[in-house]
This record gives sequence, C-alpha cells and structure tokens, in this order.
Amino acid sequence: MPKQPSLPHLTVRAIRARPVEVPLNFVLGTSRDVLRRVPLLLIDLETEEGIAGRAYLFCYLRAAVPGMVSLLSEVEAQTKGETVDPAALAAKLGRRFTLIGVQGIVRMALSGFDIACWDALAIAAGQPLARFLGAEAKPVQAYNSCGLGLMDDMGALAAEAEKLLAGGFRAVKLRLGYPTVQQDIAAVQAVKKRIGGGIALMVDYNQALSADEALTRGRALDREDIFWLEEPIRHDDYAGAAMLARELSVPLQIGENFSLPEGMQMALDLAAPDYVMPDLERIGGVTGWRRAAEIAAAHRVPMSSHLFPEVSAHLLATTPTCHYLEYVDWADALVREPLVIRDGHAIVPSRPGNGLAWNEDAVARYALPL
Ligand code: SMN
Ligand code: MG
Repeated sequence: MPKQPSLPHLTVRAIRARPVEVPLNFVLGTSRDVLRRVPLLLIDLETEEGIAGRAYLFCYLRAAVPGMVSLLSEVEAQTKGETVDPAALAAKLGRRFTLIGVQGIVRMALSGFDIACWDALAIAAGQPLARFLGAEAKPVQAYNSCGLGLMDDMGALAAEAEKLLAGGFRAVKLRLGYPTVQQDIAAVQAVKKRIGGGIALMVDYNQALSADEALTRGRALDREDIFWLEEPIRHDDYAGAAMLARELSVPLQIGENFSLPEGMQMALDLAAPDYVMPDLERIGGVTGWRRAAEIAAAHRVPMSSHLFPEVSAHLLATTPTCHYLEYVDWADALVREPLVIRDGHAIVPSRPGNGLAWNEDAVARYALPL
C-alpha cells in the first residue's frame, strides 16, 4: 500500500451533489456517440470542522444523473458523523453496497465522495493534494484531447487539430472508427500533415472494432507513426488485447474502463497492454488511483489519466510511471481557477487541496433540473 499521510481530524457533516450540464467548446464525435454537452455532478463535502472538500463526476448520460445524486445521499446517510478517513470509509461503504455491487454508477458515486474527502484532508493540512500525498508538484506533460471527433470534412478536421496546439501542446488525440480503414488512415494523414512532425498523435476507437478488424486497422496504423492505439476493441476482451499488443508495433493503450484497482490488476495480468490510463471515477477516486499507480509501477507500465485533468494532474505527479495527462476543458467554465497549461504541461496548482472551487454564477447558469 502507498505510504499513508497522517490525516487531519475531520468529521463528515453533509454531502451536496449538484448536477450541471455544460456545452463543449469542441464537439466530441466518438465512434459510439456524439457529445455536444456533458452532464457533470458537482460534489461538496461539508465537515463539522468547517472545511469543505470538492469533486466533480461525469455522468455520461442525463438519465444517470438522478441515480448518482440519490446514491450520494445514501453515502451521506452512511457516513454522517464519521471521521474522514478515506480507506475506512471506502471499506464501510463497500460493505453497504456489496449486494448491489460496487460497479457502474455506485462506484462512480463512491469515487466522487473519496475525491472530495482527500480534497478536504489536503486543505486541512494546508497542502496541495500532490504534496499531501508525498510528491513534488512537478508539471505533467499533457495532450489536448478536446475535439478531433469523426468528421466528414478532412479540411475541418485538420484545422481543428491545428487549433488544439495553442497553449504549446505537443500531443493531440484523434477519434477513429470510420466505416473503412481507408477513411481512418485519411483522417490520420490529414491531421499529421497539418500538425507536422514532432507532435505526438494518439488515436482512440472507443471499442468500435472486432479483434480481427483491429488487427487489420492496427497494421495499417503501424505505418503511420501513431503514439498509441486506444481501446480498439471491447474494453474487457483481454485475450484480444493481448493478441493486439503482441502483433502490433503501435503501443496499445487501455484503461478508462478499468473498474477499481482490482480491474486494472486483472487487465495487466491478462491483456498485457503497453500503456494504461485509469479514469478517476471508475478506478475508485484518489484511494483507487494510488493503488493503481502501485500496480502500474510493479508492471513497469506507463500510466496516463482519463478526463478530470484538475485532480488527475496532482495524482500523476505522485505516480511513479507518470506518462500523459489527458487534457479537456470541460470544467473550465465551472471552476474559479481553471487548470493552467504551459508549454504543453499541466501546472499542478499550489493552493491547498485539489484546487477545485466553483464559480457559483456558472453553476447557476448551467444547473440541470432533477
Ligand atoms: C472519451 C470517452 C468518453 C467521453 C469522453 C472521452 C474518450 C477519451 O474515450 O479517452 O477521451
Ligand atoms: Mg478513450
């Protein structure tokens, strides 16, 4: 287990969960769904000591929002009056939710609560989260993951890629899964031609392909100097992933669907991906991330993040095999101080906690009625 920082004494008082829906600055057309707006759930953990901890979750679908709000009110009922000790609370909540299963939106709600707990603790200790967890808050290399969805117009795609390099990014991610491999390669070449050499290009299929088709398309991508090939097939087809990792030279990246650190352990044992990128709300919040970082280190696998760049920046700074931060700007309008990117690196904020604080005018403007 990672070394446990000594925890300031705090007591859970209440949890506030407020849904919002924000428009995206760059439409995200994945092979599965086109995202124009995203429902987020803002969490405020209040403590008896007067310190608040914050987190936000991505609900994926509006339909998931009421369930996640309801689960967080159950978390509040179960933890009210308890000491803010994330490992102990995760164990207690794990027992409470065993029969339904700590998976899906249950696990997402518990992760959000965990993130808010760690924020409150770091604030009480007067330290940025990264420092509280024992790391230097060093800048973390980031790729711009906004936009670059599937498009009909290759000129518009290339123009968007160029726009995403503002801020000094040296890496961007392109969504693939066009009807044919020729179209995938045309999109890659259109983007590469515009951004030029020296810029890393990741590609993400969002699980669109069969293992056979992924082998065919992966071989074509092997000739295109791609930085990583992400989720080409069903996220839980570990035999297929192992085959692709073996057969292809482009590095295989998976991880946004790992469920808790145990899920990541299983994937590393069976799928043998080259890289991993756990998602904060699926891996079990800060507590889950820390265990995942240990597993990645034991396997010597480079570890990146998925979404939630504000908190992930702190956590990647603590991760022994830290690789890339996935940068998205989704929460920029909602927070008082958006994550700063300088020379393509995320600057881990030096204020206490994870750095999240809400812009209440924006929260009111984007409020999603339940
Ligand atoms: C992704 C998936 C779902 C929502 C947003 C982004 C994508 C990624 O797989 O890795 O960014
Ligand atoms: Mg992805």
